[in-house]
Amino acid sequence: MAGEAQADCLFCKIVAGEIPSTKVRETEHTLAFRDINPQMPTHVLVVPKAHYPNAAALADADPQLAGVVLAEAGRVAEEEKVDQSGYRLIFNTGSGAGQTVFHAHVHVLGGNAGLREKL
Ligand code: DGP
Repeated sequence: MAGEAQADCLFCKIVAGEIPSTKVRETEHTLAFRDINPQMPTHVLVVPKAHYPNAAALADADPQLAGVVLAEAGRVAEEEKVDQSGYRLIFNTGSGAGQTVFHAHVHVLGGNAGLREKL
């Protein structure tokens, strides 16, 4: 069923507490934790606790939850104090775009002047 935890999913295991992570924020339906391989001073992942393979699938199945994930990304940026200097939200989708974990997540990246270079 859509949204059900997957036994072979790394982020489902992090959500379940079976794999440790450095938690930044948690709500009933979302978890934010630090990326294991940070690319910028602030590099946090926000995930829905429910399993969807990517952000578009999440938005398609549960647009309200997709909005909650985005709002949480904004709160992470505020708490990390990168909301004023600027931050980037990235949803890698598909292995060709670098997605390696197929559980919807948004990268919150900030605290680096390199962000001034536009994509
Ligand atoms: P993506 O490439 O968009 O699928 O991003 C997956 C991210 O997940 C990548 O930046 C590294 C991060 N990551 C992979 N394994 C772990 C882990 O075990 N713990 C944490 N905190 N992050 C992880």
